[in-house]
Amino acid sequence: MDFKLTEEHIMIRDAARDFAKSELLPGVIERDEKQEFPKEQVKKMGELGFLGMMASPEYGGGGMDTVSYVLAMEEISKIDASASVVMSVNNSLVCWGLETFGSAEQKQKYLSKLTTGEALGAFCLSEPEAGSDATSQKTTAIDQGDHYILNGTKNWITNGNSADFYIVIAQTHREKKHKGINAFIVEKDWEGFEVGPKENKLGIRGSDTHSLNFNDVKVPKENRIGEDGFGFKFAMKTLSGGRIGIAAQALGIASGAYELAKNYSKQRKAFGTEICNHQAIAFKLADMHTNIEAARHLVMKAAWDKDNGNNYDLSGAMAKLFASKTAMEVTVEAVQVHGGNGYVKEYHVERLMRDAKITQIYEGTSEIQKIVISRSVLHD
Ligand code: COS
Repeated sequence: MDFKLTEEHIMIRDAARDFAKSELLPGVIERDEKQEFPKEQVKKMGELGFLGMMASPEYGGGGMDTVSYVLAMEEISKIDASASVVMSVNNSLVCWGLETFGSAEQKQKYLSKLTTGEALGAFCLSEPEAGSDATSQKTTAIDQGDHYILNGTKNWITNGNSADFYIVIAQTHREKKHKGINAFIVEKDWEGFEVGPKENKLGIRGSDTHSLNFNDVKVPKENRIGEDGFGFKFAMKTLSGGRIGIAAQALGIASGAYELAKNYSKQRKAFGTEICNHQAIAFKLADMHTNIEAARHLVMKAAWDKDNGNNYDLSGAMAKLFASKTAMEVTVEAVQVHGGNGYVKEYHVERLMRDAKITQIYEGTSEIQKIVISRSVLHD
């Protein structure tokens, strides 16, 4: 067993760290306050190859492994989780889904633009009445011969207004239940497609989350992904990898907050000494560090499973469950270590605490991860 990163992994991690510090840190507080999408920064992420890291170079991607991807996700998330969710959705839901299950024409037409940041992608599964219960799709895609007619509403869509291409899950044959669901590529400027209101969120406020309406949108048949009825499996398989990305995001939020708390505790004095010299603070740091290391091992194991062709449904779900819980606990403690300053925006930890919560909710709540984990261990 080798826990060492390769030189290439270290290079990628350091490049992401430098980018986050130089490009994302300036303005991160203001973007959070104003709910401003990091447009320029995302453009640069595309130019530097952070938006299509695992995609094949044939389609403009970086051809990197999942370990590289989670290392970069952690570094970006330490500073700006709003930017890292854009990166995560584009890499692991949209690019990976298209490359793995899309047709040659779909990859040529869409993937090549998505990997470079020329275009941005969104993944549209959730609906007003179908988040966790993903088989209950109300959005319909009616087969009309050479095209489908799409009708319905999607909710809480990351990159909702910033995306150019949307992967949309919809029900084609209701009587076949989940076996009648399909996935489609929809372009933003198609008639009948409308971006709904932007959500005013607790955290990741720089990312733009919208509802979307589809009113008789005509989708050519060649834009269906995979065989008729493959849509639910497509969503599940894609989300399994997406969960590794969100686990890495949670890990980054936790380690970002921990580093801030550790540094602060070495400077702030109380009762005649730096507060890190008080056991009350030192023990908090010990717990934070231990849990972060445990989360890192789970995230790396899930990434390694994916890179080595193993099933990663279980390891990805465990990584997301544990890393998101760690992110919540560590960020709350980081605010506590900062005392009154922790409650103030300038110190960053309150934002990280707000950002952490979503990692227990999106791409499958913690309760959904427990369903996946318990089913897997019980049917082993
Ligand atoms: N990979 C491939 N196929 C999968 C799969 C996976 N990871 N998970 C489930 N499936 C398949 C099953 O094999 C089954 O297919 P068959 O009928 O051909 O055997 C089908 O999907 C339905 O599975 P199941 O009966 O387990 O469905 P459930 O309704 O019980 O739901 C959960 C399963 C809860 C795991 C699923 O609905 C889920 O992940 N929900 C959360 C969705 C989510 O993440 N929402 C957030 C939106 S994205 S921000």
